[in-house]
Amino acid sequence: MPSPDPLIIQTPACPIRDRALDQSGLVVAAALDHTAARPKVRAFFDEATFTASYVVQDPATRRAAIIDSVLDYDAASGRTSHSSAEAIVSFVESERLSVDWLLETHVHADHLSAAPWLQARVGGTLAIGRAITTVQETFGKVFNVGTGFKRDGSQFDRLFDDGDSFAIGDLQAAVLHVPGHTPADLAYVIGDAVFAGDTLFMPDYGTARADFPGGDAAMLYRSIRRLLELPRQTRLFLCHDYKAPGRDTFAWETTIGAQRDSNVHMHDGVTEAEFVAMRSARDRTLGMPRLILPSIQVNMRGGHFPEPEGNGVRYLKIPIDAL
Ligand SMILES: N[C@@H](CCC(=O)N[C@@H](CS)C(=O)NCC(=O)O)C(=O)O
Ligand SMILES: [Fe+2]
Repeated sequence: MPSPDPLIIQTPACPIRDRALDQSGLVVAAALDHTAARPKVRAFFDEATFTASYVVQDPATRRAAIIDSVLDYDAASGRTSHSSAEAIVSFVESERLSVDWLLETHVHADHLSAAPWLQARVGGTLAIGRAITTVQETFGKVFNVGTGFKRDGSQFDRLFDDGDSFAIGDLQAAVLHVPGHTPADLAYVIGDAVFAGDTLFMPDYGTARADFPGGDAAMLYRSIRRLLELPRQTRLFLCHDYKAPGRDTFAWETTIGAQRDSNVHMHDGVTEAEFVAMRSARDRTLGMPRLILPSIQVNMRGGHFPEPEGNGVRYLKIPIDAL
């Protein structure tokens, strides 16, 4: 007789257990078990890049994960600073947290990651999606970085696949591969919360763009549909907010139910063809993010700058007419 699936046994009351999600849905169901611990979430919003970073903690064990941190970068001078990351360290210290994970939802194109700097200060395993290797291939060519740059994701400590699971103290976490904005986007399901990276934005703003190299609007639609299969009450934490027209405060938390009811791009009933037509038309109107060139060169290296040249200075490249 086949042995029963341990994930199902662990989640007898899970609201999505019987839904036809797919294999990774079982792992997600385990993470979403509403009888389990509920993570405490603290957001840090960087108005310079419109990015929300998060510290997610298990209140019982004080183990924590830091998601999508920001390294402050002044493009005019090429100077870096750490006030955004310092705020996270202060919080971690004041809450007496042990950081187990530094999670990236994707290779960000609009801000530099502070993960290595944070790792040196508070520790943690640096993780991203396995498809980082695709992003490294693509941008390794764009930036003509040569063979010294490894395209195997080895700059990170852990490469996640769809359906992987991990723990933050007593919290169960599951990984969903949600490509479309970029090939390597992940969403992290942690307790009753999902950190959706660049997929959905606030219901009144819509969704992420899909026009970067390797982006695909149809793929983004399918990834978002998967997220929308999560229970309606699931807390949804977003990676960015740009304030929708008519709203004058930033917002980064909503629910799956609110998205299904009213997301301007992806409410229930929007077809893939309608979404792709809308997304493609909108993407044609968008300029490149202000920090795309420095961000990708640093983030594809796990948050590290290129090696210093003979004079001890690190340099970034600007490819002309290549992007
Ligand atoms: N103005 C921002 C735009 C950044 C941007 O393009 N953000 C991406 C996520 S990395 C996006 O999906 N934007 C959707 C939109 O602007 O509609 C900047 O320059 O940084
Ligand atoms: Fe992004």
